[in-house]
Amino acid sequence: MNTQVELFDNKVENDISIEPKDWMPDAYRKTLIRQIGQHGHSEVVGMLPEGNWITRAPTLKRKAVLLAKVQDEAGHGLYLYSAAETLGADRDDMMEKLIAGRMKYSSIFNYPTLTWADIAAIGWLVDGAAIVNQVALCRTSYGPYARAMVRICKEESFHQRQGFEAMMVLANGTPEQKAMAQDAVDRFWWPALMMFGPNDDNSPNSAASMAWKIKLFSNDELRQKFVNNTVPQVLQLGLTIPDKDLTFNEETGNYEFGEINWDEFFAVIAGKGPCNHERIEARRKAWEDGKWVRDSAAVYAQKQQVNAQK
Ligand code: FAQ
Repeated sequence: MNTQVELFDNKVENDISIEPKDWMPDAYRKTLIRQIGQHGHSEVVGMLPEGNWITRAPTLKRKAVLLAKVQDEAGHGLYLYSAAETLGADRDDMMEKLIAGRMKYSSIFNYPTLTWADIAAIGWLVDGAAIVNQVALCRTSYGPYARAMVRICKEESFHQRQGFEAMMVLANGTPEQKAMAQDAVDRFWWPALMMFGPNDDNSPNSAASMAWKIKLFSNDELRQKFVNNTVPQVLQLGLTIPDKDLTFNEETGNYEFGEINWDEFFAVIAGKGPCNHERIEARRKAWEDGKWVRDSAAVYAQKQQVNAQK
């Protein structure tokens, strides 16, 4: 008879998804809760830099699109928290860990959105980077995570295109608008590359996550794919990339890029980025201010249950 471990290993090997009621190793469950929880937190914290511009969007159309995009990100957070709950994680506990600095969220959301062009850059570059990572996750080994990703990717593709379109308008606009577009690319390019995590030889979670097929591609592979996708787009916009070492390698077909500032990356994920404090304070306030809503919803649900049993 097969042991639970053999059954699990067989499923992973044959690309049969692992479902909530299946047996799974504790470490697999733990790493998924860590990654899905952080991913959910990223979506929710990611609403803050964009939310900063909802009242200042340049036209009604841009405002309506931005509002819809920010709402989409909230929805993504909710799918992801639900996926983490199927593993036994508790949503309140994840939220409290985020606020206490014991759970991470994506480094990219610790940078400020100083101009309207930053909103275009987030849609185009940040959603663009998120998609490269998330398309791969549509085939991740844990079923609820993979299924959440399918829908999220569809929405992120729209986000990416609207960001590119907003950037195209600026890049083809007045000299001031073009300069604003370039400034946003200059500030967001490197942080977007950092979204893929540390280099493969410095990524402690990768070996296990790849063996379990939680991750199907390494951090460096996905980062390269993003660079290859995006450099031609930057050039098409008539903008430049803030990397003097960027070259195209004819043999490999890859754009080779310069060294990422890893000191900056590790400082940001350790809580020392430009907006870490502000982001966590915003989440703390929302969590505390929303307590009465959560309490009321819980009492209402209890009453409904009692009524249903009458
Ligand atoms: N930021 O060993 P690895 C979005 C941490 S969604 C912060 O390589 P792993 C949508 C990592 O957690 C963006 N921390 O880790 C949107 C680990 O720390 P730990 C979010 C990072 O997990 C758009 C340590 O470093 N997407 O943008 C980062 O195997 C616009 C060592 O790293 C996801 O979360 C980072 N960039 O690989 C919303 C995708 N990188 O936990 C609004 C799912 C690494 O041991 C507006 N996640 N760390 O203390 C993943 O694919 C993986 O978790 C990686 C990291 C690739 C991010």
